[in-house]
Amino acid sequence: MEKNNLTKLSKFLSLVLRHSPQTIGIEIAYQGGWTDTEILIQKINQNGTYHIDRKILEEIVRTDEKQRYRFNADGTKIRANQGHSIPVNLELTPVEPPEILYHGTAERFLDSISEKGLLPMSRQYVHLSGDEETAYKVGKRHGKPYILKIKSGEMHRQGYSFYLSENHVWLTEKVPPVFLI
Ligand code: HQG
Repeated sequence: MEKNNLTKLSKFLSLVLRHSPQTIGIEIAYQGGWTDTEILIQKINQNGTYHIDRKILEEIVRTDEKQRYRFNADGTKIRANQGHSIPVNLELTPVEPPEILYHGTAERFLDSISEKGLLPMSRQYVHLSGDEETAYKVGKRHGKPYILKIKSGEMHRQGYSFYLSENHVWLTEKVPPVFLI
């Protein structure tokens, strides 16, 4: 399938698997965030905006630039690896983060961030990255990018939990201003 169309379909998958399953009438299980693969395909086709089949879905999961989705072991279920605004328990194990992590944001958010810290806003977690380049790309989506450094090692020593999603995005519940550089 042409890359452009795959990207559009991938964005639609993000919408239904992370934010708005009701758009096509599917259910996302709280535990694990999984949905039934065959029902997903059927409901996307019924919705009518996009046409999809098993082969196309597998191509998206395999080629998505951020590896946003994964199938379970036998392929009967699918989920988004991170980024949810709907409540799901991804069953991630807390892991020790590197000493410093990065968060890309837009300059216009800095006043509020320095006052309140980093908050998950509409998502379940604050998203952090291990490298500045990724953070820059994330920040650019919102305006003039600004890269914050997070004292993640210090946070961890003080009892804050960090998780690493299957597609290597660092997640934490909040970052108080004192841990921002
Ligand atoms: C900002 C993409 C004001 C925060 C990316 C961000 C990522 C505050 C925005 C993933 C704030 C939320 C997530 C505060 C945080 N006051 N603004 N106190 N605390 N913010 O999109 O991190 O392509 O929900 O800095 O690659 O930009 O979707 O989060 O600018 O991994 O797979 O509020 O989304 O991945 O924006 O991006 P978002 P994000 P996908």
